Amino acid sequence: MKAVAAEIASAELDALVPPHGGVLRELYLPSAEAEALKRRSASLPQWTLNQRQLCDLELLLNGGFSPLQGFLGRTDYDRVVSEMRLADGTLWPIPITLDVDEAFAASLADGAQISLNDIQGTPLAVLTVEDVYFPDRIAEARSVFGTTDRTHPGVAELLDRTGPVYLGGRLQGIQQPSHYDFTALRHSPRHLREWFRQHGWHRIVAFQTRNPMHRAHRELTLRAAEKVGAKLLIQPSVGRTKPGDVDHYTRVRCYRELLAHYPPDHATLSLLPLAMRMGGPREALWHAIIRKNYGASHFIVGRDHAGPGKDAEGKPFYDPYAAQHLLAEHEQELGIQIVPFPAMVYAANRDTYLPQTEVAAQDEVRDISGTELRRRLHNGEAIPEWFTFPEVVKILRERHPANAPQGYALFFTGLSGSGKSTLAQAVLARLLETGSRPVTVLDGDEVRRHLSKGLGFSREDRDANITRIGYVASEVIRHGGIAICAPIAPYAGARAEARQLVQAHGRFVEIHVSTPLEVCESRDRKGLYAAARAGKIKGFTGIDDPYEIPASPELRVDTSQVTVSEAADRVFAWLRNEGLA
Ligand code: PPS
Repeated sequence: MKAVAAEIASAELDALVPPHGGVLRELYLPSAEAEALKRRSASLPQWTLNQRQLCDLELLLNGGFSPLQGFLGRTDYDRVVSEMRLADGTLWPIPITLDVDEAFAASLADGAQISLNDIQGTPLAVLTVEDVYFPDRIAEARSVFGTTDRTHPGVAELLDRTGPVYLGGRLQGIQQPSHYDFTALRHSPRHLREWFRQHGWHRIVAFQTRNPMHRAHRELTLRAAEKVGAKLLIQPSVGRTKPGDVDHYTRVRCYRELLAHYPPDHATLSLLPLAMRMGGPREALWHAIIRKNYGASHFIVGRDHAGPGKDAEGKPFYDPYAAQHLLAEHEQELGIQIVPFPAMVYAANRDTYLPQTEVAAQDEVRDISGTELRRRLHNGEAIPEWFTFPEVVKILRERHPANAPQGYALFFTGLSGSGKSTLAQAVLARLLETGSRPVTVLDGDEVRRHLSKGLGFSREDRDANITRIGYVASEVIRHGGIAICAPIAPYAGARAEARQLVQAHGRFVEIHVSTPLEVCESRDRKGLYAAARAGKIKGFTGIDDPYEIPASPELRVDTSQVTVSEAADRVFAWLRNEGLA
Protein backbone atom coordinates (compact mmCIF):
# COMPACT_ATOMS: atom_id res chain seq x y z
CA MET A 1 0.00 0.00 0.00
CA LYS A 2 2.70 2.36 1.08
CA ALA A 3 4.67 1.79 -2.14
CA VAL A 4 1.60 2.55 -4.26
CA ALA A 5 0.99 5.76 -2.34
CA ALA A 6 4.58 6.77 -2.88
CA GLU A 7 4.25 5.99 -6.59
CA ILE A 8 1.14 8.12 -6.87
CA ALA A 9 2.80 10.92 -5.00
CA SER A 10 5.76 10.90 -7.33
CA ALA A 11 3.54 10.62 -10.43
CA GLU A 12 1.56 13.59 -9.17
CA LEU A 13 4.73 15.48 -8.62
CA ASP A 14 5.95 14.69 -12.13
CA ALA A 15 2.68 15.92 -13.54
CA LEU A 16 3.22 19.16 -11.67
CA VAL A 17 6.72 19.71 -12.98
CA PRO A 18 6.30 22.19 -15.76
CA PRO A 19 7.30 20.91 -19.19
CA HIS A 20 9.37 24.05 -19.59
CA GLY A 21 12.37 25.39 -17.73
CA GLY A 22 15.03 23.11 -19.21
CA VAL A 23 18.15 21.95 -17.42
CA LEU A 24 19.26 24.27 -14.68
CA ARG A 25 23.03 24.55 -14.28
CA GLU A 26 23.75 25.82 -10.79
CA LEU A 27 27.45 26.32 -10.19
CA TYR A 28 27.56 26.39 -6.37
CA LEU A 29 29.66 23.73 -4.68
CA PRO A 30 28.17 21.65 -1.86
CA SER A 31 28.71 23.49 1.44
CA ALA A 32 31.72 21.51 2.78
CA GLU A 33 33.58 21.87 -0.54
CA ALA A 34 32.62 25.52 -0.74
CA GLU A 35 34.07 26.08 2.76
CA ALA A 36 37.34 24.39 1.75
CA LEU A 37 37.55 26.40 -1.46
CA LYS A 38 36.82 29.60 0.45
CA ARG A 39 39.84 28.93 2.69
CA ARG A 40 42.04 28.14 -0.32
CA SER A 41 40.83 31.20 -2.23
CA ALA A 42 42.81 33.48 0.11
CA SER A 43 46.07 32.29 -1.46
CA LEU A 44 44.86 32.83 -5.06
CA PRO A 45 45.15 36.00 -7.15
CA GLN A 46 42.26 38.25 -6.11
CA TRP A 47 39.85 40.03 -8.48
CA THR A 48 37.28 42.53 -7.21
CA LEU A 49 34.15 42.37 -9.34
CA ASN A 50 32.56 45.57 -10.57
CA GLN A 51 28.78 45.93 -10.48
CA ARG A 52 28.20 44.45 -13.95
CA GLN A 53 30.51 41.50 -13.30
CA LEU A 54 28.86 40.88 -9.94
CA CYS A 55 25.40 40.76 -11.52
CA ASP A 56 26.68 38.42 -14.25
CA LEU A 57 28.33 36.20 -11.67
CA GLU A 58 25.15 35.91 -9.61
CA LEU A 59 23.16 34.75 -12.64
CA LEU A 60 25.92 32.39 -13.75
CA LEU A 61 26.10 30.79 -10.31
CA ASN A 62 22.36 30.44 -9.70
CA GLY A 63 21.63 29.05 -13.17
CA GLY A 64 19.87 32.15 -14.52
CA PHE A 65 22.39 32.01 -17.39
CA SER A 66 22.12 28.22 -17.94
CA PRO A 67 23.62 26.51 -19.86
CA LEU A 68 26.73 28.69 -19.31
CA GLN A 69 29.19 27.26 -16.82
CA GLY A 70 31.50 30.21 -16.58
CA PHE A 71 32.74 33.28 -18.41
CA LEU A 72 33.07 32.77 -22.15
CA GLY A 73 36.36 31.61 -23.64
CA ARG A 74 37.53 32.80 -27.05
CA THR A 75 35.76 30.22 -29.25
CA ASP A 76 32.40 30.68 -27.55
CA TYR A 77 32.88 34.44 -27.49
CA ASP A 78 33.68 34.68 -31.21
CA ARG A 79 30.61 32.68 -32.20
CA VAL A 80 28.30 34.50 -29.76
CA VAL A 81 29.44 37.83 -31.18
CA SER A 82 29.14 36.83 -34.82
CA GLU A 83 26.25 34.33 -34.79
CA MET A 84 24.52 34.55 -31.39
CA ARG A 85 25.54 30.96 -30.67
CA LEU A 86 27.96 29.19 -28.36
CA ALA A 87 30.65 27.05 -30.03
CA ASP A 88 28.37 23.98 -29.71
CA GLY A 89 25.58 25.76 -31.57
CA THR A 90 23.37 26.65 -28.57
CA LEU A 91 21.55 29.94 -29.01
CA TRP A 92 23.16 32.62 -26.80
CA PRO A 93 23.03 36.27 -27.88
CA ILE A 94 25.04 38.34 -25.37
CA PRO A 95 28.75 37.78 -24.56
CA ILE A 96 29.19 37.11 -20.83
CA THR A 97 32.83 37.90 -20.31
CA LEU A 98 35.16 38.73 -17.45
CA ASP A 99 37.17 41.79 -18.44
CA VAL A 100 40.36 42.70 -16.60
CA ASP A 101 43.32 45.04 -17.06
CA GLU A 102 46.49 43.96 -18.84
CA ALA A 103 48.64 43.99 -15.71
CA PHE A 104 46.31 41.58 -13.92
CA ALA A 105 46.09 39.28 -16.95
CA ALA A 106 49.89 39.29 -17.33
CA SER A 107 50.34 38.27 -13.69
CA LEU A 108 48.42 35.00 -14.20
CA ALA A 109 50.24 31.72 -14.74
CA ASP A 110 48.87 29.15 -17.22
CA GLY A 111 45.71 27.47 -15.89
CA ALA A 112 45.63 29.85 -12.93
CA GLN A 113 42.70 29.96 -10.56
CA ILE A 114 41.49 33.33 -9.33
CA SER A 115 39.26 34.34 -6.48
CA LEU A 116 36.33 36.52 -7.57
CA ASN A 117 35.37 38.82 -4.71
CA ASP A 118 32.73 41.41 -3.96
CA ILE A 119 33.74 44.95 -3.02
CA GLN A 120 34.06 43.96 0.66
CA GLY A 121 36.60 41.28 -0.31
CA THR A 122 34.24 38.34 0.26
CA PRO A 123 35.18 35.48 -2.06
CA LEU A 124 32.12 34.42 -4.07
CA ALA A 125 33.60 32.05 -6.63
CA VAL A 126 36.82 30.69 -8.07
CA LEU A 127 37.47 30.90 -11.80
CA THR A 128 39.80 28.39 -13.42
CA VAL A 129 41.25 30.42 -16.23
CA GLU A 130 41.22 28.49 -19.49
CA ASP A 131 41.51 31.37 -21.89
CA VAL A 132 43.09 34.83 -21.81
CA TYR A 133 42.32 36.91 -24.89
CA PHE A 134 42.20 40.41 -26.32
CA PRO A 135 38.75 41.04 -27.79
CA ASP A 136 38.11 43.45 -30.64
CA ARG A 137 35.65 45.59 -28.69
CA ILE A 138 34.76 47.77 -31.68
CA ALA A 139 33.76 44.65 -33.63
CA GLU A 140 31.86 43.40 -30.57
CA ALA A 141 29.92 46.68 -30.32
CA ARG A 142 29.11 46.57 -34.02
CA SER A 143 27.84 42.97 -33.94
CA VAL A 144 26.11 42.91 -30.58
CA PHE A 145 24.67 46.44 -30.50
CA GLY A 146 24.70 47.19 -34.22
CA THR A 147 26.55 50.46 -33.62
CA THR A 148 29.69 52.05 -32.18
CA ASP A 149 27.83 55.22 -31.16
CA ARG A 150 28.66 55.94 -27.54
CA THR A 151 25.23 57.47 -26.97
CA HIS A 152 24.23 53.82 -26.62
CA PRO A 153 24.89 53.00 -22.94
CA GLY A 154 25.94 49.42 -23.76
CA VAL A 155 28.48 50.71 -26.29
CA ALA A 156 29.83 53.38 -23.92
CA GLU A 157 30.25 50.72 -21.24
CA LEU A 158 31.98 48.33 -23.63
CA LEU A 159 34.32 50.84 -25.25
CA ASP A 160 35.10 53.10 -22.30
CA ARG A 161 34.64 51.09 -19.14
CA THR A 162 35.53 47.53 -20.08
CA GLY A 163 39.00 46.11 -19.52
CA PRO A 164 41.06 45.21 -22.61
CA VAL A 165 41.58 41.53 -21.72
CA TYR A 166 38.91 38.86 -21.23
CA LEU A 167 39.35 35.79 -19.04
CA GLY A 168 37.33 32.71 -19.90
CA GLY A 169 36.87 29.60 -17.78
CA ARG A 170 34.72 27.51 -15.50
CA LEU A 171 33.35 28.73 -12.20
CA GLN A 172 33.01 27.07 -8.85
CA GLY A 173 30.58 28.96 -6.66
CA ILE A 174 31.43 29.55 -2.99
CA GLN A 175 28.55 31.72 -1.85
CA GLN A 176 25.79 33.95 -3.16
CA PRO A 177 26.38 37.68 -3.47
CA SER A 178 24.80 39.41 -0.45
CA HIS A 179 21.70 41.55 -0.80
CA TYR A 180 20.17 43.46 2.07
CA ASP A 181 17.26 45.07 0.23
CA PHE A 182 13.93 43.41 -0.57
CA THR A 183 15.33 40.02 0.36
CA ALA A 184 11.86 38.43 0.41
CA LEU A 185 11.46 39.34 -3.27
CA ARG A 186 14.74 37.83 -4.47
CA HIS A 187 14.61 34.25 -5.70
CA SER A 188 16.96 31.94 -7.51
CA PRO A 189 15.63 30.05 -10.56
CA ARG A 190 15.40 26.93 -8.39
CA HIS A 191 13.34 28.75 -5.74
CA LEU A 192 11.02 30.28 -8.25
CA ARG A 193 10.46 26.97 -10.08
CA GLU A 194 9.74 25.37 -6.73
CA TRP A 195 7.34 28.16 -5.78
CA PHE A 196 5.45 27.73 -9.07
CA ARG A 197 5.18 24.01 -8.43
CA GLN A 198 3.98 24.46 -4.87
CA HIS A 199 1.34 26.94 -5.99
CA GLY A 200 0.21 24.82 -8.91
CA TRP A 201 1.23 27.44 -11.48
CA HIS A 202 1.89 25.55 -14.74
CA ARG A 203 1.69 28.26 -17.33
CA ILE A 204 3.56 31.38 -16.36
CA VAL A 205 4.07 34.44 -18.49
CA ALA A 206 7.03 36.61 -17.46
CA PHE A 207 7.17 40.38 -17.81
CA GLN A 208 10.46 42.28 -17.87
CA THR A 209 10.64 45.94 -16.90
CA ARG A 210 13.11 48.64 -15.86
CA ASN A 211 10.53 51.36 -15.25
CA PRO A 212 7.83 52.03 -12.69
CA MET A 213 4.64 50.30 -13.86
CA HIS A 214 1.44 52.23 -14.51
CA ARG A 215 -2.08 51.34 -15.66
CA ALA A 216 -0.95 50.70 -19.26
CA HIS A 217 1.50 48.06 -17.99
CA ARG A 218 -1.14 46.47 -15.83
CA GLU A 219 -3.54 46.29 -18.77
CA LEU A 220 -0.87 44.90 -21.06
CA THR A 221 0.29 42.21 -18.63
CA LEU A 222 -3.27 41.20 -17.71
CA ARG A 223 -4.30 40.89 -21.34
CA ALA A 224 -1.13 39.00 -22.26
CA ALA A 225 -1.71 36.55 -19.38
CA GLU A 226 -5.36 36.15 -20.33
CA LYS A 227 -4.48 35.56 -23.97
CA VAL A 228 -2.27 32.57 -23.20
CA GLY A 229 -4.15 31.41 -20.09
CA ALA A 230 -1.19 31.93 -17.81
CA LYS A 231 -0.33 33.37 -14.42
CA LEU A 232 1.88 36.44 -14.39
CA LEU A 233 5.46 36.79 -13.18
CA ILE A 234 6.50 40.44 -12.90
CA GLN A 235 10.26 40.22 -12.96
CA PRO A 236 11.88 43.65 -13.06
CA SER A 237 15.61 44.03 -13.63
CA VAL A 238 17.15 45.53 -10.52
CA GLY A 239 20.84 44.95 -11.21
CA ARG A 240 21.80 47.78 -13.49
CA THR A 241 19.53 49.43 -16.01
CA LYS A 242 19.80 52.50 -18.22
CA PRO A 243 21.60 55.47 -16.64
CA GLY A 244 19.02 57.97 -15.41
CA ASP A 245 16.30 55.36 -14.75
CA VAL A 246 14.22 55.56 -11.58
CA ASP A 247 16.22 53.76 -8.88
CA HIS A 248 15.11 50.22 -8.12
CA TYR A 249 14.17 50.97 -4.48
CA THR A 250 11.49 53.38 -5.66
CA ARG A 251 10.40 51.07 -8.47
CA VAL A 252 10.01 48.07 -6.19
CA ARG A 253 7.85 50.08 -3.79
CA CYS A 254 5.67 50.97 -6.82
CA TYR A 255 5.49 47.35 -8.04
CA ARG A 256 4.40 46.18 -4.60
CA GLU A 257 1.51 48.64 -4.66
CA LEU A 258 0.60 47.66 -8.19
CA LEU A 259 0.42 43.99 -7.29
CA ALA A 260 -2.72 44.66 -5.24
CA HIS A 261 -4.45 45.75 -8.47
CA TYR A 262 -4.30 42.29 -10.04
CA PRO A 263 -6.95 39.65 -9.40
CA PRO A 264 -6.05 37.43 -6.41
CA ASP A 265 -3.57 34.60 -7.06
CA HIS A 266 -2.91 35.97 -10.50
CA ALA A 267 0.44 37.71 -10.37
CA THR A 268 3.66 37.52 -8.40
CA LEU A 269 6.74 39.73 -8.14
CA SER A 270 10.36 38.63 -8.18
CA LEU A 271 13.48 40.77 -8.64
CA LEU A 272 16.10 39.90 -11.24
CA PRO A 273 19.70 40.95 -10.49
CA LEU A 274 20.44 41.53 -14.16
CA ALA A 275 22.92 44.07 -15.52
CA MET A 276 21.10 45.16 -18.66
CA ARG A 277 23.06 46.12 -21.77
CA MET A 278 20.15 47.86 -23.50
CA GLY A 279 20.89 45.70 -26.53
CA GLY A 280 17.39 45.73 -28.07
CA PRO A 281 16.60 42.55 -30.08
CA ARG A 282 19.61 40.54 -28.91
CA GLU A 283 18.90 41.53 -25.35
CA ALA A 284 15.25 40.48 -25.71
CA LEU A 285 16.41 37.03 -26.78
CA TRP A 286 18.68 36.89 -23.74
CA HIS A 287 15.82 37.98 -21.45
CA ALA A 288 13.66 35.16 -22.82
CA ILE A 289 16.35 32.53 -22.15
CA ILE A 290 16.80 33.84 -18.60
CA ARG A 291 13.04 33.69 -17.95
CA LYS A 292 12.93 30.14 -19.27
CA ASN A 293 15.61 29.30 -16.73
CA TYR A 294 13.47 30.85 -14.01
CA GLY A 295 10.64 28.50 -14.97
CA ALA A 296 8.40 30.72 -17.08
CA SER A 297 6.58 29.13 -20.02
CA HIS A 298 5.87 32.43 -21.85
CA PHE A 299 7.58 35.77 -22.18
CA ILE A 300 6.05 39.13 -23.08
CA VAL A 301 7.90 41.18 -25.67
CA GLY A 302 6.53 44.67 -26.04
CA ARG A 303 7.38 47.58 -28.26
CA ASP A 304 11.10 48.49 -28.40
CA HIS A 305 12.09 45.87 -25.82
CA ALA A 306 15.35 46.85 -24.04
CA GLY A 307 15.82 49.71 -26.48
CA PRO A 308 18.19 52.50 -25.42
CA GLY A 309 16.29 55.27 -27.22
CA LYS A 310 17.84 57.44 -29.90
CA ASP A 311 21.35 57.69 -31.33
CA ALA A 312 23.57 60.78 -31.63
CA GLU A 313 21.62 61.82 -34.75
CA GLY A 314 18.25 61.44 -33.09
CA LYS A 315 17.33 58.17 -34.84
CA PRO A 316 16.11 55.17 -32.79
CA PHE A 317 18.85 52.55 -32.39
CA TYR A 318 16.45 49.71 -33.14
CA ASP A 319 13.24 49.26 -35.04
CA PRO A 320 10.52 49.08 -32.34
CA TYR A 321 9.39 45.66 -33.54
CA ALA A 322 12.82 44.17 -34.33
CA ALA A 323 12.89 42.33 -30.98
CA GLN A 324 9.51 40.72 -31.62
CA HIS A 325 10.63 39.59 -35.08
CA LEU A 326 13.93 38.16 -33.87
CA LEU A 327 12.24 36.23 -31.08
CA ALA A 328 9.55 34.88 -33.39
CA GLU A 329 12.33 33.57 -35.66
CA HIS A 330 13.90 31.64 -32.79
CA GLU A 331 10.80 30.71 -30.81
CA GLN A 332 10.97 26.96 -31.49
CA GLU A 333 14.56 26.75 -30.40
CA LEU A 334 14.16 29.03 -27.39
CA GLY A 335 12.01 26.67 -25.37
CA ILE A 336 9.80 29.50 -24.15
CA GLN A 337 6.81 30.91 -25.98
CA ILE A 338 6.83 34.51 -26.99
CA VAL A 339 3.84 36.75 -26.40
CA PRO A 340 4.37 39.80 -28.59
CA PHE A 341 2.28 42.73 -27.49
CA PRO A 342 1.68 46.17 -28.99
CA ALA A 343 1.83 49.25 -26.74
CA MET A 344 -1.37 49.87 -24.75
CA VAL A 345 -2.88 53.32 -25.06
CA TYR A 346 -5.70 55.09 -23.27
CA ALA A 347 -8.75 56.05 -25.31
CA ALA A 348 -10.38 58.88 -23.34
CA ASN A 349 -13.70 58.67 -25.25
CA ARG A 350 -14.09 55.00 -24.21
CA ASP A 351 -12.37 55.48 -20.83
CA THR A 352 -10.41 52.33 -21.49
CA TYR A 353 -7.00 51.02 -22.49
CA LEU A 354 -6.59 49.25 -25.79
CA PRO A 355 -3.75 47.95 -27.93
CA GLN A 356 -2.39 50.64 -30.21
CA THR A 357 -3.23 48.41 -33.16
CA GLU A 358 -6.95 48.57 -32.27
CA VAL A 359 -7.25 52.34 -32.10
CA ALA A 360 -10.03 53.66 -34.36
CA ALA A 361 -10.02 57.01 -36.17
CA GLN A 362 -12.53 58.58 -33.75
CA ASP A 363 -10.62 57.51 -30.61
CA GLU A 364 -9.12 60.24 -28.45
CA VAL A 365 -5.81 58.67 -27.51
CA ARG A 366 -3.95 59.98 -24.44
CA ASP A 367 -0.49 59.14 -23.25
CA ILE A 368 2.05 60.56 -20.79
CA SER A 369 5.67 59.91 -21.74
CA GLY A 370 8.42 59.35 -19.18
CA THR A 371 9.74 62.87 -19.84
CA GLU A 372 6.27 64.36 -19.38
CA LEU A 373 5.80 62.41 -16.14
CA ARG A 374 9.13 63.73 -14.80
CA ARG A 375 8.10 67.27 -15.78
CA ARG A 376 4.76 66.96 -13.98
CA LEU A 377 6.44 65.54 -10.88
CA HIS A 378 9.01 68.32 -10.93
CA ASN A 379 6.38 71.05 -11.26
CA GLY A 380 3.97 69.42 -8.83
CA GLU A 381 1.35 69.18 -11.60
CA ALA A 382 -1.57 66.73 -11.55
CA ILE A 383 -1.01 63.16 -12.69
CA PRO A 384 -4.37 61.80 -13.85
CA GLU A 385 -5.89 58.63 -12.43
CA TRP A 386 -6.33 57.13 -15.89
CA PHE A 387 -2.54 57.12 -16.17
CA THR A 388 -1.50 55.52 -12.91
CA PHE A 389 -2.62 54.52 -9.42
CA PRO A 390 -2.67 57.09 -6.58
CA GLU A 391 -0.38 54.86 -4.44
CA VAL A 392 2.20 54.87 -7.24
CA VAL A 393 1.97 58.65 -7.63
CA LYS A 394 2.49 59.05 -3.89
CA ILE A 395 5.72 57.02 -3.99
CA LEU A 396 7.01 58.89 -7.04
CA ARG A 397 6.21 62.26 -5.45
CA GLU A 398 8.02 61.32 -2.26
CA ARG A 399 11.07 60.37 -4.31
CA HIS A 400 10.88 63.42 -6.61
CA PRO A 401 9.45 66.27 -4.52
CA ALA A 402 8.05 69.11 -6.59
CA ASN A 403 10.45 71.92 -7.42
CA ALA A 404 13.37 70.15 -5.78
CA PRO A 405 16.47 71.46 -7.53
CA GLN A 406 18.30 68.88 -9.58
CA GLY A 407 21.91 68.18 -8.70
CA TYR A 408 24.50 68.49 -11.45
CA ALA A 409 28.24 68.44 -12.11
CA LEU A 410 30.09 71.01 -14.14
CA PHE A 411 33.10 69.08 -15.31
CA PHE A 412 35.75 71.36 -16.82
CA THR A 413 38.47 69.47 -18.68
CA GLY A 414 41.46 70.81 -20.61
CA LEU A 415 45.21 71.21 -20.70
CA SER A 416 47.21 72.67 -17.86
CA GLY A 417 47.00 76.46 -18.24
CA SER A 418 43.85 76.28 -20.41
CA GLY A 419 41.94 78.40 -17.89
CA LYS A 420 39.80 75.65 -16.30
CA SER A 421 40.31 76.70 -12.72
CA THR A 422 39.86 80.40 -13.42
CA LEU A 423 36.71 79.73 -15.41
CA ALA A 424 35.43 77.41 -12.66
CA GLN A 425 35.95 80.22 -10.14
CA ALA A 426 34.10 82.71 -12.33
CA VAL A 427 31.15 80.32 -12.77
CA LEU A 428 31.17 79.63 -9.03
CA ALA A 429 30.91 83.37 -8.37
CA ARG A 430 27.93 83.66 -10.77
CA LEU A 431 26.17 80.74 -9.06
CA LEU A 432 26.73 82.15 -5.59
CA GLU A 433 25.71 85.65 -6.64
CA THR A 434 22.41 84.44 -8.04
CA GLY A 435 21.34 81.66 -5.72
CA SER A 436 21.93 79.89 -2.45
CA ARG A 437 22.36 76.30 -3.65
CA PRO A 438 25.21 74.34 -2.09
CA VAL A 439 28.23 74.15 -4.39
CA THR A 440 31.31 71.95 -3.91
CA VAL A 441 34.45 72.75 -5.86
CA LEU A 442 36.78 69.90 -6.81
CA ASP A 443 39.65 71.72 -8.49
CA GLY A 444 42.61 69.74 -9.91
CA ASP A 445 45.37 71.05 -7.63
CA GLU A 446 43.12 71.22 -4.58
CA VAL A 447 41.94 67.64 -5.03
CA ARG A 448 45.51 66.43 -5.32
CA ARG A 449 46.36 68.03 -1.97
CA HIS A 450 43.62 66.11 -0.11
CA LEU A 451 41.38 63.56 -1.82
CA SER A 452 44.09 62.29 -4.19
CA LYS A 453 47.14 62.93 -2.03
CA GLY A 454 49.89 60.49 -2.95
CA LEU A 455 48.73 59.88 -6.51
CA GLY A 456 51.13 60.66 -9.34
CA PHE A 457 50.61 61.16 -13.08
CA SER A 458 50.77 57.63 -14.46
CA ARG A 459 47.71 56.58 -16.45
CA GLU A 460 46.41 54.47 -13.52
CA ASP A 461 46.91 57.30 -11.03
CA ARG A 462 45.24 59.87 -13.26
CA ASP A 463 42.32 57.50 -13.82
CA ALA A 464 42.04 56.89 -10.08
CA ASN A 465 42.08 60.66 -9.53
CA ILE A 466 39.20 61.22 -11.96
CA THR A 467 37.20 58.31 -10.55
CA ARG A 468 37.56 59.79 -7.07
CA ILE A 469 36.40 63.17 -8.32
CA GLY A 470 33.47 61.49 -10.12
CA TYR A 471 32.55 59.58 -7.00
CA VAL A 472 32.56 62.61 -4.70
CA ALA A 473 30.67 64.65 -7.31
CA SER A 474 28.03 61.91 -7.60
CA GLU A 475 27.50 61.98 -3.83
CA VAL A 476 27.15 65.78 -3.85
CA ILE A 477 24.62 65.49 -6.68
CA ARG A 478 22.73 62.67 -5.03
CA HIS A 479 21.90 65.14 -2.30
CA GLY A 480 20.80 67.82 -4.74
CA GLY A 481 24.04 69.84 -4.75
CA ILE A 482 26.22 71.26 -7.50
CA ALA A 483 29.77 69.97 -8.01
CA ILE A 484 32.29 72.00 -9.99
CA CYS A 485 35.22 69.84 -11.09
CA ALA A 486 38.30 71.16 -12.86
CA PRO A 487 40.93 68.47 -13.46
CA ILE A 488 42.89 68.01 -16.69
CA ALA A 489 41.15 64.61 -17.09
CA PRO A 490 43.09 63.78 -20.26
CA TYR A 491 41.64 60.31 -20.92
CA ALA A 492 38.20 59.76 -22.47
CA GLY A 493 37.64 56.50 -20.59
CA ALA A 494 38.03 58.09 -17.15
CA ARG A 495 35.81 61.02 -18.14
CA ALA A 496 33.17 58.54 -19.29
CA GLU A 497 33.39 56.76 -15.97
CA ALA A 498 32.93 60.03 -14.07
CA ARG A 499 29.96 60.79 -16.32
CA GLN A 500 28.42 57.45 -15.53
CA LEU A 501 28.88 57.88 -11.77
CA VAL A 502 27.29 61.32 -11.85
CA GLN A 503 24.46 60.46 -14.22
CA ALA A 504 23.19 57.90 -11.77
CA HIS A 505 21.92 60.88 -9.75
CA GLY A 506 21.82 63.97 -11.95
CA ARG A 507 23.24 65.85 -14.93
CA PHE A 508 26.85 65.73 -16.08
CA VAL A 509 27.88 68.84 -17.96
CA GLU A 510 31.22 68.35 -19.65
CA ILE A 511 32.90 71.62 -20.60
CA HIS A 512 35.96 71.28 -22.76
CA VAL A 513 38.25 74.23 -22.17
CA SER A 514 39.81 73.95 -25.60
CA THR A 515 42.50 76.65 -25.37
CA PRO A 516 45.25 75.50 -27.80
CA LEU A 517 48.47 74.00 -26.49
CA GLU A 518 50.63 76.89 -27.85
CA VAL A 519 48.58 79.38 -25.83
CA CYS A 520 48.69 77.26 -22.66
CA GLU A 521 52.42 76.82 -23.09
CA SER A 522 53.02 80.50 -23.67
CA ARG A 523 51.10 81.28 -20.48
CA ASP A 524 53.15 78.72 -18.52
CA ARG A 525 52.07 80.15 -15.17
CA LYS A 526 53.77 77.46 -13.13
CA GLY A 527 56.81 77.00 -15.38
CA LEU A 528 55.80 73.36 -15.85
CA TYR A 529 55.78 73.41 -19.67
CA ALA A 530 59.34 74.71 -19.71
CA ALA A 531 60.35 71.99 -17.25
CA ALA A 532 58.57 69.37 -19.38
CA ARG A 533 60.28 70.59 -22.58
CA ALA A 534 63.60 70.43 -20.77
CA GLY A 535 62.80 66.81 -19.81
CA LYS A 536 62.73 67.67 -16.09
CA ILE A 537 59.08 66.52 -15.81
CA LYS A 538 58.11 63.32 -17.58
CA GLY A 539 54.66 62.46 -18.89
CA PHE A 540 53.39 66.03 -19.02
CA THR A 541 49.97 66.36 -20.65
CA GLY A 542 50.23 67.83 -24.15
CA ILE A 543 54.02 67.44 -24.28
CA ASP A 544 54.81 63.77 -23.84
CA ASP A 545 51.47 62.48 -22.57
CA PRO A 546 48.23 62.60 -24.59
CA TYR A 547 45.14 64.71 -24.11
CA GLU A 548 42.21 62.92 -25.73
CA ILE A 549 39.91 65.64 -27.05
CA PRO A 550 36.29 65.20 -25.83
CA ALA A 551 34.18 64.02 -28.78
CA SER A 552 30.85 65.50 -27.72
CA PRO A 553 31.06 67.71 -24.64
CA GLU A 554 27.99 69.69 -23.65
CA LEU A 555 30.03 72.88 -24.19
CA ARG A 556 33.37 73.94 -25.59
CA VAL A 557 35.09 77.22 -24.72
CA ASP A 558 38.48 78.55 -25.78
CA THR A 559 39.90 81.14 -23.41
CA SER A 560 42.26 82.40 -26.11
CA GLN A 561 39.19 83.56 -28.08
CA VAL A 562 36.99 84.94 -25.31
CA THR A 563 37.69 86.49 -21.92
CA VAL A 564 37.13 84.42 -18.79
CA SER A 565 34.14 86.58 -17.97
CA GLU A 566 32.61 86.00 -21.42
CA ALA A 567 33.26 82.27 -21.13
CA ALA A 568 31.56 82.20 -17.71
CA ASP A 569 28.59 84.05 -19.25
CA ARG A 570 28.32 81.34 -21.92
CA VAL A 571 28.39 78.56 -19.33
CA PHE A 572 25.83 80.37 -17.23
CA ALA A 573 23.56 81.03 -20.21
CA TRP A 574 23.72 77.34 -21.10
CA LEU A 575 22.74 76.39 -17.55
CA ARG A 576 19.83 78.85 -17.62
CA ASN A 577 18.67 77.45 -20.91
CA GLU A 578 18.68 73.91 -19.50
CA GLY A 579 16.76 75.05 -16.43
CA LEU A 580 19.75 74.36 -14.16
CA ALA A 581 20.49 77.89 -12.98
S1 PPS B 1 44.82 64.68 -14.07
O1 PPS B 1 45.57 64.22 -15.25
O2 PPS B 1 43.47 65.07 -14.44
O3 PPS B 1 44.82 63.67 -13.01
O4 PPS B 1 45.58 65.96 -13.56
P1 PPS B 1 45.13 66.99 -12.40
O5 PPS B 1 44.73 66.27 -11.17
O6 PPS B 1 44.14 67.94 -12.96
O7 PPS B 1 46.46 67.72 -12.01
C1 PPS B 1 47.03 68.55 -12.91
C2 PPS B 1 47.92 69.54 -12.21
O8 PPS B 1 49.11 68.90 -11.78
C3 PPS B 1 50.26 69.58 -12.27
N1 PPS B 1 51.11 68.57 -12.93
C4 PPS B 1 50.88 67.94 -14.11
N2 PPS B 1 49.93 68.07 -15.06
C5 PPS B 1 49.97 67.28 -16.14
N3 PPS B 1 50.94 66.37 -16.36
C6 PPS B 1 51.92 66.18 -15.43
N4 PPS B 1 52.85 65.25 -15.63
C7 PPS B 1 51.91 66.98 -14.25
N5 PPS B 1 52.71 67.06 -13.16
C8 PPS B 1 52.20 68.01 -12.36
C9 PPS B 1 49.78 70.70 -13.13
O9 PPS B 1 50.08 71.86 -12.42
C10 PPS B 1 48.27 70.58 -13.23
O10 PPS B 1 47.57 71.71 -12.81
P2 PPS B 1 46.76 72.71 -13.79
O11 PPS B 1 45.91 73.50 -12.85
O12 PPS B 1 45.92 71.87 -14.73
O13 PPS B 1 47.77 73.51 -14.45
